[in-house]
Amino acid sequence: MALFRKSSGDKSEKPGVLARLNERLASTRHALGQNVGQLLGRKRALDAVLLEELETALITADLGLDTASAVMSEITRRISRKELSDSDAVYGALRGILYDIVKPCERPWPTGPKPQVILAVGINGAGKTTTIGKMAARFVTEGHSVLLAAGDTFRAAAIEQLGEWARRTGVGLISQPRGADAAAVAHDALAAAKARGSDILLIDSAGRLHTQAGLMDELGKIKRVLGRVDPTAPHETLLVLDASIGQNAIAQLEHFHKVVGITGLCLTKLDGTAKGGVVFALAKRFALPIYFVGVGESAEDLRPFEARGFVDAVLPAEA
Ligand SMILES: Nc1nc2c(ncn2[C@@H]2O[C@H](COP(=O)(O)OP(=O)(O)OP(=O)(O)O)[C@@H](O)[C@H]2O)c(=O)[nH]1
Ligand SMILES: [Mg+2]
Repeated sequence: MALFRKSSGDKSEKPGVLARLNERLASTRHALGQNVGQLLGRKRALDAVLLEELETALITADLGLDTASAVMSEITRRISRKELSDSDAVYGALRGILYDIVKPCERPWPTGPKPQVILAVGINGAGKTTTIGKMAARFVTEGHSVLLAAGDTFRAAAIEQLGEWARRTGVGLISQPRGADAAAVAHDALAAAKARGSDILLIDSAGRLHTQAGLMDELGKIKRVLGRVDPTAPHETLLVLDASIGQNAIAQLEHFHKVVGITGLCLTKLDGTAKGGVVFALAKRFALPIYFVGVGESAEDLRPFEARGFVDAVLPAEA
């Protein structure tokens, strides 16, 4: 019985790109695929000890308690129905179950009205500014006209950092001096995007923690001010999450969602972490679109999230 869709070589991405993704996700593959593969790859009997070890391996790989136990319930159910007879079959089933969890998060970037207004939010250092820069590069390559807004008015360096991406990608930047009202920058930027006929406006914001009530309120203000210029804006409010924080990502998403209503995720730093299993935890809990993943610091290191490619990279078909 085919318990999972077999990994295929017919994906839209070129083999070189997939090989690079595999290489970048090596740490998570080590934490998840290698450990699970070692457990299941030896034709072991399907007893309680093995299942307990498997659950522990999933939790250790940052899937989180809830997701790991949901996955194990499904495996146990299939074993009791005699659908899985050996540990190899469990490995295959696991790949299928994990694919089913992340598949709903694979969504094409939505085409929005013009200008499509995108606000990026998240905690300090999550990768907001870099992700905006990479997205700008991507959208420009696709032929869109892009405008950037330096909504992080907290640090002078943040405005310069975004300015550097604007220069590199050849797009316009709307900014005000450090200390200006971030909502005013967003307002001016949207007015400019409309006047210039830009396709896409990407708005950066200062990093903040959910405990910083004033800064969290500021995000609400940015949204309200944008809404005054265009009642449908912002069209996307993206939470940029550093995957290396593991399970903390769940709480961060909950906090930000409560204040600004998150419409999609960008997961960064998947290259430098063994905690990529958190992608499954986020998918299971929220099933929000994961529009992009970051696997490095340069412009080409931003990829649309692709469920099959991700599962193949962290839990290879061959155990
Ligand atoms: N390895 C790796 N580094 C990344 C990735 N995305 C961002 N970074 C790095 O993470 C650091 C922080 O990125 P920023 O884009 O400045 O993060 P930020 O959320 O804008 O930070 P604040 O503005 O301080 O809140 C930088 O050194 C980036 O180059 C990624 O996908 N992989
Ligand atoms: Mg920043």
